[in-house]
Amino acid sequence: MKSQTPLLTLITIAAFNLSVSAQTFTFGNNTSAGQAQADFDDLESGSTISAGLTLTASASSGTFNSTAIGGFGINAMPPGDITNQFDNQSTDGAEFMTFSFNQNVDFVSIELTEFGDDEAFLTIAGITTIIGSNSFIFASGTTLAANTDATFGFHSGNGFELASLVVTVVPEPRTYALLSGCCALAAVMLRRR
Ligand SMILES: [Ca+2]
Ligand SMILES: [Ca+2]
Ligand SMILES: [Ca+2]
Repeated sequence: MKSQTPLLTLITIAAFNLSVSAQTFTFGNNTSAGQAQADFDDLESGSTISAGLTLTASASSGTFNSTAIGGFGINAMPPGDITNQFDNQSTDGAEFMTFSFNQNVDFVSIELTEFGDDEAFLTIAGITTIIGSNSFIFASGTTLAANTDATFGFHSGNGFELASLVVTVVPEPRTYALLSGCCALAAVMLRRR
C-alpha cells in the first residue's frame, strides 16, 4: 500500500494539469466594468491575468477605454469617435486590437454589447471568423498558439463594445506524456503485486 502514495500523487498532478477549464476575461457589459477597467483603461497596450492565463493586448490607435459603468472599446482620440466602442470613423479607420495569450487556447465564446446591425471579426493565422451576433459561439478548433498574435475588431455596422471573452487552455503535449508515463508506471507496479 505504501508504494502507491507517490504514484497516486503523480496521477493526481497529471490529471490536474489535464483538466480543461474555461477562463473568462471580463471587459465590461454596459452596466458594470470588468477587469479591463483596471488593467487596460487609458493604455495603448496592457495585460491581464485570469487563473494563471495571461492576455496581452494593444489598441490599433489611441488607447483602450473602459468606462465606470462598463463598455470597453478604443478611444481613438480624434473628435467624433465613440470612445468606448470598437467603431469605424474617417480619421483612424476600423478599430481593432492585437492580442495574444501565454498558453495555447481554444476560443469558446464572446459577448458584445451595443451590438445591433454590426459585425466583428477575429483573425487567427490569416483565417478570419466573422462575428455576427452579440453572443457568439466559436467553431470548435478555433485555436490560437501561445504567444502568437490574433486580431479582433470592427468589421461593419456602427460600433460595439467588448463585454467578455471565454477561452479554454489547450493542454501541453508534455502533460499527455506525463499522464501516459504514470499509466505505464501503474501497470508495471500492479503487475509486480
Ligand atoms: Ca476610461
Ligand atoms: Ca472608438
Ligand atoms: Ca452598434
